[in-house]
Amino acid sequence: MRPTTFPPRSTRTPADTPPRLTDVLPAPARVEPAAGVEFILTPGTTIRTTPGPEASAVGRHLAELLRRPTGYPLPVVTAGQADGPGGISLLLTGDDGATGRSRTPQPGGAGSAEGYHLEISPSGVVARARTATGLFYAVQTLWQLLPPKVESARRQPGPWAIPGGTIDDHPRFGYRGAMLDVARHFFAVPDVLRFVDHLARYKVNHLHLHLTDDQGWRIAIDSWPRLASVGGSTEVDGGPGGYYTKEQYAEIVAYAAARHITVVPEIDLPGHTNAALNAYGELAPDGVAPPEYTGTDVGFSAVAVDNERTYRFIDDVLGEVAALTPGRYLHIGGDEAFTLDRAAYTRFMNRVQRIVTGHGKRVLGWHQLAVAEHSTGRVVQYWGTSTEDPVVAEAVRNGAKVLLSPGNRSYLDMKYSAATPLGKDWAGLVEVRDAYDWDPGDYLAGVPAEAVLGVEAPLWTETVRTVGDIEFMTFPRLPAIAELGWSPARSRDWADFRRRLAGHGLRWSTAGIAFHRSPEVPWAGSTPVVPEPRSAGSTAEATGASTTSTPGSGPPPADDRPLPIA
Ligand code: TNX
Repeated sequence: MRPTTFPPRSTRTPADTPPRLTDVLPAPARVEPAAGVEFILTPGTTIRTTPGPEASAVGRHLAELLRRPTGYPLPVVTAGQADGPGGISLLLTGDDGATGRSRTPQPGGAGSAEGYHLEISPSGVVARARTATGLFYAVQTLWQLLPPKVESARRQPGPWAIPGGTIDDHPRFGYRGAMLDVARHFFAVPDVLRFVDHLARYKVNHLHLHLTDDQGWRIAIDSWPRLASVGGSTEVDGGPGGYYTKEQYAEIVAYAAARHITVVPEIDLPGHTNAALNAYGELAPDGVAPPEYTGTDVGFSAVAVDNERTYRFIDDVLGEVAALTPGRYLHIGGDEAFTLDRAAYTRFMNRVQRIVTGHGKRVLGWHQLAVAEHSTGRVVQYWGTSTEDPVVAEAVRNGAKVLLSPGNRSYLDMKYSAATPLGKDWAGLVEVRDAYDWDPGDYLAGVPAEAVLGVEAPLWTETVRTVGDIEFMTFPRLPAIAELGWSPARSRDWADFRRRLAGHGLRWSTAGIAFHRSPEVPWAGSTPVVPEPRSAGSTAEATGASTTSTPGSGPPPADDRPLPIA
C-alpha cells in the first residue's frame, strides 16, 4: 500500500480531486465517511471476486472502466479464503457463507436484491452484496468516488484516490426507468448502447424503447415483414429512418442485461399506428393504406378495432416481441387514440391485455389504459400534469400499480426554459429542480407509495435528432429522476442534491457527454463549453455536437477537442 499523501493535496486540480463519500448520486441510504482516510489505486491493485461468472463479470466491468484512464492492468482474480487485505474485493454474500460472512443481510440493505455494502479503507475496498446486481451498483458508486479524470478516454497520471468510509445502500423503488423514442427519430444500435451506459451510471434499471409510432416502425417482425421494411423507412422531417433486426435488438437487450438493465419494448396501440397502416392497409379502419407521415401531430391514427385480422396482427407482433424480451413487461401504449370512442377503445384494450398475458407477460401501458379491466400484474404509466386522476386511482383500487412519469416533472423532452433550443413545452418548462423536487410516494391522489412501482423519465424525439441532442435533454434531469427512484424519501434535499450534481458536470464533460448547464446548479471546475447541436438553431445553450458514437468507449469523436484535465 502506498502512502496516502502523494502528491500533496494542495496541488490537486478539480479533475484530480476525489469526490467526498457524501457526493454519490443517487444518494445512498447510509453514508459514513472516515475522516482523512483514502484508498489509493496502484499499478499493483487486484480485483478479487467471488467464484462464479456473475461476480467476475462485474469485476471485469470495473476493470474495463478503470484500465484506460489509469493505465493499470487491474487483473480480475477469484477471491480465496486465505486472501490477505488489499485491492478491491467484490463479494457475493450468498447462501453458502463462502465470503466469510453470515447469511444475515447486511444492515442498511445489502440484503435487498439490489443493495450493497461498501467499505473503503487504506488497506482495501470491500463490496458485499447478495446479488450481482448489488455488486454492479457498488461498482457504479466506486467509479463515482474516483476523481473526475477517471472519465477520460486517455491515460491520466495518478494518484487515484477513493475517499474512505462505509456505504450501505439499497433502492426505494424496484423500477427506475428511462424511455427513448426511437420511432420519431431512429437511433442506431451504438447510440442506444451509449444511452444504456448513461442509465447504468445512475442505477437506472429499465430502458423503455418506444419502438412504434406514426412516423416509423423500428423492430423487425418476421410474420409481418413490411412493418419494418416499409414502416421503418420514414421518420420525422423525412429522414431515412431505420429499424432493428432481431439480432440487433437482441444485442441491445444483452448489452443492457450486462448492465443489469431490463429492456421494456413498447408497441403503441391502437393509435400512433400510421407507419403500420401504411405498410399493411388491411389493418386500417377503411382498409386503405394511408400515406406515410413525417410530421409531429398525434392522435389521428388507429388500427381497425372491429376486424379480426387486427387481432391476428397484434398476437403475431406481441408474440415475436415477447420472445425477444427476458423482462416481465410488454408496453402496449394506449395513449391518444382520439379517433375511437371510449367503449371501442376499452373493448380493444381488454382484448389486447389478454393477448399480452397469453404470451406470459404483464401489461404496461400509458395511463389512458386505466379504463380497461384489471389484468393481473398490470401497470399504468402516468404521464399527466395534474396530481389527481380518479380513473387511475380506481385502477389502483382494482390492483394496478403505477409507474410515475408526470409530464411536468419527468419528461426529458420538455424545454428547460423558454430559451432551450430543443424540446416542447405542452407540459410546462422543466428545469432540474422541477424534475427533482417531488415525492413519487406521495404524488398522485389515491395512489399510495405501496402502489407505486417506480419512476421513469421519457425522452420523446420529435425535436431530438443526434446523440448530442439526447444527452443535452437527458443531463442533468436523468440523475434527478434516478435519485427519486433510488434514494430514501427522507434524504430528498434540493440544496444537497444540486451540490452533488454540480460535481458531475466535470465528469460528463471529461467523458464527452453533452449536458444543459442549468443556472440552478453551481457547476464545479472548469467545464469546457462544447459546440451546439446541429439542430440547435441560434441559441446560447452549450451542448455536445456529436452525431455518432462508439458505445462504451468514452467520448464521441472529440479527440481534437481539448479535455479539461490536460
Ligand atoms: C405525448 S406522452 C405523447 C407522445 C408525444 C409527446 C411529446 C404520450 C404517452 N404521448 O406521443 O411524443 O407527448 O411530448
